[in-house]
Amino acid sequence: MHDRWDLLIIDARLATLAGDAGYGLIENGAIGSKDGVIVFAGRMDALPRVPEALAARVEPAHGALVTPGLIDCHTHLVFAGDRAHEFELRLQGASYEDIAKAGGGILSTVLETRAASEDDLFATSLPRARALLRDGVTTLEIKSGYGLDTDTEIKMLRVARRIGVELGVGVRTTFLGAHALPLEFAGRADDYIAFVCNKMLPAVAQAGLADAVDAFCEGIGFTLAQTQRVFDAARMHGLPIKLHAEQLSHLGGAALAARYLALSADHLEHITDDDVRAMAASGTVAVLLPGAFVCLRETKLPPIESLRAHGVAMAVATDCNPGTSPLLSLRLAMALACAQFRLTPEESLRGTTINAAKSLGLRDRGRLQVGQRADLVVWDAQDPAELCYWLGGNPARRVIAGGVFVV
Ligand code: DI6
Ligand code: FE
Repeated sequence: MHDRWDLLIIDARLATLAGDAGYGLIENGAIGSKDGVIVFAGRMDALPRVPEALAARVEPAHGALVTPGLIDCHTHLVFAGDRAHEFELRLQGASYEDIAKAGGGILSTVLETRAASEDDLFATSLPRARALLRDGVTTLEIKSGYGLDTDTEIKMLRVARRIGVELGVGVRTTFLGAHALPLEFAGRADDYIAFVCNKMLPAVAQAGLADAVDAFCEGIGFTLAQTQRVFDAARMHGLPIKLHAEQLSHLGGAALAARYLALSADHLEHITDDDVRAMAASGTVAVLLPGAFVCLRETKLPPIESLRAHGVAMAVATDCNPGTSPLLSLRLAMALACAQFRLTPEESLRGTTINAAKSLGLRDRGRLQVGQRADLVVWDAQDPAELCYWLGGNPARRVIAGGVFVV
């Protein structure tokens, strides 16, 4: 007896993203999965038998677009409280830096996150992940960085992992101990970095709670030399590197990240052509975060044409965080990447699938191809450009993660 597939979606328009360019469209397509893995992705007329003989469950898509599940490769969505009042202050003229220096900003979220129990933190963070999921996200990265002490950083990372289990989606965790200088280390940034490298990172690595290490290399964050110390520690623990680089100023973080063969450098509004060349050579993904750009009312655009010309893989993410990007839709980030950064809709979709996977070091997702994880979205759309065209709305008809319907 034929070993039946679990699921077969038929009569679909597949955007496979299988090649190096283009959507990889397959008209009159079908996609089958078994045990959470894609076992067929091709034209219906290439199916070996009639659908009902092939799979336990057959779902007609009625011509709808099917894409890989979206991947949000940069979020800070585990946190307590919110910073709506800072948003109002910024609208009255205060800058993000002013607010941070006055003890607001990241540090105010740190106080609330430290005070929250693990269950409360889980309960307040889960709906944010669920909102992303409803809009088509099947894998998300979640950073720590609102604890800045060992217990709270570990609490955040545990909550992040728990969100993945609860929702049945992929979660990749990133340790961002070097996010801000906690009050107890005021005036002693180098001591804090020593604590990050010698105490927190080993504890997090030992607990197996981090898939990567990140830092905030910025005037209001940490210097290039401090960032390098964090990278060296990450390397010692065999953990890959990501970096918040050149968001508000140019400190050389992107070039340093490239030197350490970082998975990604993120934000990048202030990178130079030399940085772009270094990232191209190292294969470091440029993660673009238009939500923060819009919320901070930035005007300096990341150099998209240069990134494109040098063949740097571009990803797009929400940067979901309470300060600079309270954004709960990756599709809206894709739309903003088009409207603000002039990405094409195709670049935006590659940026939340195949290139986002690359920025997380994942090779098993991001395309509709045999052997990939069965992460897919059936959209109420036919044209892939619609994913970046509609602002808002709820076009994700079905969301499937690891072969299981989660929406
Ligand atoms: N860059 C960001 O966009 C977030 N962190 C960072 O290093 C902002 C975090 C916050 O303001 O809470
Ligand atoms: Fe960020």
